[in-house]
Amino acid sequence: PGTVYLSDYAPFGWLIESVHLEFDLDPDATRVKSRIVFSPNLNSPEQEFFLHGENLRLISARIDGTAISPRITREGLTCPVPEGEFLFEAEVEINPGANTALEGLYLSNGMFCTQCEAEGFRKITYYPDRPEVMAVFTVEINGSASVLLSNGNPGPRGPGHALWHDPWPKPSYLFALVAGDLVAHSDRFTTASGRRVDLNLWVRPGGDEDKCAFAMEALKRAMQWDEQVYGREYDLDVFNIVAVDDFNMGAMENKGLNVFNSAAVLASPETSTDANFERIEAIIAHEYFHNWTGNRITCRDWFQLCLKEGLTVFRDAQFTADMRSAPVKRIRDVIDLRARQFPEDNGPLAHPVRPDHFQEINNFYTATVYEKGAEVIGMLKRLVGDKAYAEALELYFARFDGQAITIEDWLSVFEDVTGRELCQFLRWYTQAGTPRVAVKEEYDSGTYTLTFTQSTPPSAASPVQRPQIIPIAVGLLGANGDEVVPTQMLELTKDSQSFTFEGLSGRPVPSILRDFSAPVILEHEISDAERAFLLAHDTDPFNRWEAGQALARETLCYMATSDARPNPDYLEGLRAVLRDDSLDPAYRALMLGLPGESEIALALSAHGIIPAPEAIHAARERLLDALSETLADDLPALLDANAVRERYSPDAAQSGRRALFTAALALWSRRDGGARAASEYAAADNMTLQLGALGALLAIGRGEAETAAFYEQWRHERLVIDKWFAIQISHAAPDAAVAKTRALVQHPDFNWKNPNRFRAVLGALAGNHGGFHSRDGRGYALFADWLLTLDPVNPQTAARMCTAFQSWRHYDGGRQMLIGAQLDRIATAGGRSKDMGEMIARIRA
Ligand code: B3K
Ligand code: ZN
Repeated sequence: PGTVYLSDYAPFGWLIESVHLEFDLDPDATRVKSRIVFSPNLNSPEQEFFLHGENLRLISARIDGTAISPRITREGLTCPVPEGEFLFEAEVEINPGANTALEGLYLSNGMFCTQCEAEGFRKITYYPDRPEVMAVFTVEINGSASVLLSNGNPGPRGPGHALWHDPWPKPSYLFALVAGDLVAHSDRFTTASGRRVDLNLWVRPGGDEDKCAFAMEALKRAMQWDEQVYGREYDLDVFNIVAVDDFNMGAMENKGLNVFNSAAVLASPETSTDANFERIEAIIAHEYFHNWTGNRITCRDWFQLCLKEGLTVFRDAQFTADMRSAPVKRIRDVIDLRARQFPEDNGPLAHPVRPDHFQEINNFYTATVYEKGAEVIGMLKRLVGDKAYAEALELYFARFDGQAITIEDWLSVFEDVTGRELCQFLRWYTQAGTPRVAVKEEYDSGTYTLTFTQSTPPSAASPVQRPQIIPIAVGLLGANGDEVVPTQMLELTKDSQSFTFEGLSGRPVPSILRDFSAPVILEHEISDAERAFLLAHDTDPFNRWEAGQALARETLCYMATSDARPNPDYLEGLRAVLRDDSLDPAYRALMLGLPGESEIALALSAHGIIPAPEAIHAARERLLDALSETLADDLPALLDANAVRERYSPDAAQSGRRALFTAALALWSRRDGGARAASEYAAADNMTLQLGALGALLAIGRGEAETAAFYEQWRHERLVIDKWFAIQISHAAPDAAVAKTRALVQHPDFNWKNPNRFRAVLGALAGNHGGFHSRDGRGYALFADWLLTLDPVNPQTAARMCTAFQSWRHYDGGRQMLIGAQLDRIATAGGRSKDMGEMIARIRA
């Protein structure tokens, strides 16, 4: 029911010459007057036209000045229209105060704001709310707030009134309006060609003003980087950013008026962690980069979402790699891909990077579209080379500026620049599932052969899987760790293929899939000794880290299914890495990170073993204990060497040291019972250390007093209180996590209608693998209760959180029954949203 198919795409019959909107703002009765000039787009458009519109009260409508009585349904308005150009006018009334879904025009702390992507504009007025209909907007705002903002450049403004004109044609999903009593943190940027741009970050007064400086600096860095690396300049006189507390995601790239979740923009050393700073820098850059990849060049239809998201994620990752450390960024991205995208791609929610059908597009803002979408661009760049990539992007901007296009258009610039056919490459966009690449090695008197075999498990989304083109970066190491063959890019295009290296003086150790050159699962059975060798010697930082991860993953799998002891090769190899002071502390901190419990569960399941969550948790605890024992002599020195005594800065070098410091502190707490962590907590003058120390205490079952003190210290800082909620649940022991969650949802500060707060609590429960999967099913039931509570209020956030259940088929029959019962309960509950209905149906399928 209500499924939309890519294959049904048909263009809209009209073009829009101009749009004029006038808003009379009122919390529960806002009036929106529109004047839209349409002209025929096709030779013979139908004589009836349809405009989207939802939850609108139509006051009046006219065509060329004559009142009309259009047919109104829940989806929109239909009416006959004249041939040729005509003026459509309408006045509607909407109720922002009643809009809890946070889509369309809504109120947050008394401030008016909008979220239109993907299909929220239709909740503001009647309009062809589809991305390929691009138009020049003029917006008048009447309202009592001191600040009235919309897209584009500001026009004349007086008390209670403002006019905005956006000269760049744009789709309705990029429309934005903000009205509130806000204050600005302002700055200025001069573009390469000399345009002076006013930059403003708007926040509510009363504390947030002091948390703007970092985001503003990040914005200027991003503007400069996009000029230098992609030759892209900003194209308006002002760039406004607004911080909003109630927001369904991180941020939104509305033209000239980005709206941000406060958590994704406000930062101070006292209230934000290093990870928060890095994320803010990345999101600021991401939304800014959308100005070209998304706004100037946009999507023809929502199936092409990865056109703008995959490319923009790829660009923001390049930016972070340039600003900070490229290997660290790469490793973090792969950790994230494996934690979020791999489970999606290997479960019932699997879909291609370019999906071909959906019921609710908001359900497709996924790790696959975003993160795998970015990986696909990384592969394209590897296959064509950096120079051709740069040329293709130049051509892309030149050819498609001002247009709404498809993935085929995107690939066409690469084909034109390289002369290379990319129809096989297109499969990365059209086939779901993570390819497995199995490796076989052969060595015979100086000749070494690698044979790769690829296969992707079929799924409902992709019943027939054809071979992908997979770039596999390979280097060969000699017995003493020297690199005997430097990195080569092998192209696997067939089901199975061999590559030969001649003239070697001995059997090499291969380093395969360097820098994670393709988003695949590598199946390479090698000995622990060989992995330990790579952990000690690989010259590729990603693969060196990967060798340690593989050892950790394998030892955890053994430990979870037997009473095996941790692998000594791993423990000793890790100790050697940690002692190597020539290695970046951030990198060493990543080395200390163990695979998460859900990753172990999926790894076991891939080996045909049914995961037991309590055993996985216990195994991971035992491994952490063993690590702290092995490293007992090293940890105090590591703590001393990495204690930061300089003034706090969130830069890569300092955050790397803090990351290693807090990782060492957590291990050391297992030796000293938390004494050091308690004193570090007491002395902490920044949130990274404070939270790191608190986490170390909670992880060993201590920290009660600190938790109480933390709340008292920060009760007036909502973003810190989100952390307070989350850490208590995420660090709770499996048998305590559900009870902890039950207690915290009773807390007076648990304002579940705020998405950040809801995610802090319920997201932390879903992330506590042992607790969520507690054998009695109480975790599932509590989680489902809250999905059902949130759904009628905010379907988008509720539906997104259903992903907690996506891997349910991997678990034992008892747990599947318990989860299945909750899924049934949600599926049959009355009044479910379309968003949630689609998610639950897909997960159950
Ligand atoms: N484009 C927005 C996401 C919109 C989500 C709509 N459900 C943020 C981003 O990707 O930059
Ligand atoms: Zn984006």
